[in-house]
Amino acid sequence: MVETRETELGILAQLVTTGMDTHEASDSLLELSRLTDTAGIRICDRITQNRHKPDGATLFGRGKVQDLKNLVHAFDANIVIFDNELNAFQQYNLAKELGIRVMDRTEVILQIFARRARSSEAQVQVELAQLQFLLSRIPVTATQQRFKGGIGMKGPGESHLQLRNAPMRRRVAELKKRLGAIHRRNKVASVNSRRKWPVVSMVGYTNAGKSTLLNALAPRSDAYVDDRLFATLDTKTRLIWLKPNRRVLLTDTVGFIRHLPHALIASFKSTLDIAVQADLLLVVVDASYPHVQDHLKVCYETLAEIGAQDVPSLLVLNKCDKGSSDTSVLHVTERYPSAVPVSAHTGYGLDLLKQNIVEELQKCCMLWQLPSGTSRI
Ligand SMILES: Nc1nc2c(ncn2[C@@H]2O[C@H](COP(=O)(O)OP(=O)(O)OP(=O)(O)O)[C@@H](O)[C@H]2O)c(=O)[nH]1
Ligand SMILES: [Mg+2]
Repeated sequence: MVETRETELGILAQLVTTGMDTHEASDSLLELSRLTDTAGIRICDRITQNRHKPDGATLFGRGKVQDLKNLVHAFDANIVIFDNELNAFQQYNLAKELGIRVMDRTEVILQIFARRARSSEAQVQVELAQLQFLLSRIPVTATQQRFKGGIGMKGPGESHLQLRNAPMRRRVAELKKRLGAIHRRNKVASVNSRRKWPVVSMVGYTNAGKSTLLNALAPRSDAYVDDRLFATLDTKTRLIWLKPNRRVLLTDTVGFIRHLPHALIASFKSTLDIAVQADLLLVVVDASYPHVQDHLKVCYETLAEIGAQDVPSLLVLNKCDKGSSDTSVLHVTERYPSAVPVSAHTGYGLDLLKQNIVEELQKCCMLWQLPSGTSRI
């Protein structure tokens, strides 16, 4: 996958089809501009089309593709980024028509992950996701080659395609093997620590403040915090005291986002497994975000996708320090009365959060249900 340069100048494009929630569409476009910013692409303009359904060949209709072309020339842009998922055919046609590179949200997210991956595990996971994504988008030229051999038949085009992809497939197999070895090592480590303490995993939308919360709850923690999307790609675990005789392992992991590429979910499985295997999940959301319910929906959908839907969970409303009492924060705390309002910045609500974690674990964690005297701390 080609890395974009720091100087990339882009135009955002979005198709809003009938039935799509308009506020969700505009939030999604706003989020895409944050994603492109994180990926190092400067945005000079944006273009949206409302249409009954996508055009099979170019997603946008013909007239809108011409408008987009005019914008590209006016700004001398060198990349167009679509918020909608493009198939290989549409991507190829648009790039040919516009004469510049065309990518979609999935590729931007993959690019950010590639830039941010630090640990060897994250690097392997990202490379695997990128290759699987590339294989899923066989270039149109290659697809046409295949058709020369006849649809559904083995022929010269088919073997050419297989030859083209063979090195990528070999690399995928190699990366899967390496990832398997890393997972086995991690499993041993996690089983060893789990014998002693319950595991509480923080999950939630990217930028909700999970890493800040880990630092606030574990004073010597130095988790990386940044006001950008996908600051964290690795799992960080700290042993924290909840009460004088109660300790838990608190973990922070990669955040979620709407339309998180499936290839990433699959290759980050072991990182996300920390949620599946947890005794308790802290679902952290940014309470100052006006449409918290959208972020929560994405969180619960992603948890279901990774198989963590049945893990007991506690909703944590972070960033309660933001805004005055008449803003959305107040409405959010009213809408979710059983959630714990906190501020990882000011420390507000952290004692209540610890108390709630203890109460939840006493209900659901076997380790803490042992007869007194045998219970470990
Ligand atoms: N006002 C306010 N800002 C906060 C609070 N908690 C975190 N932030 C800010 O929110 C931004 C994101 O914080 P992170 O802790 O990196 O968020 P995260 O959930 O770990 O994000 P990812 O790693 O990308 O998933 C940073 O600029 C933090 O300083 C809070 O309680 N109040
Ligand atoms: Mg983080």
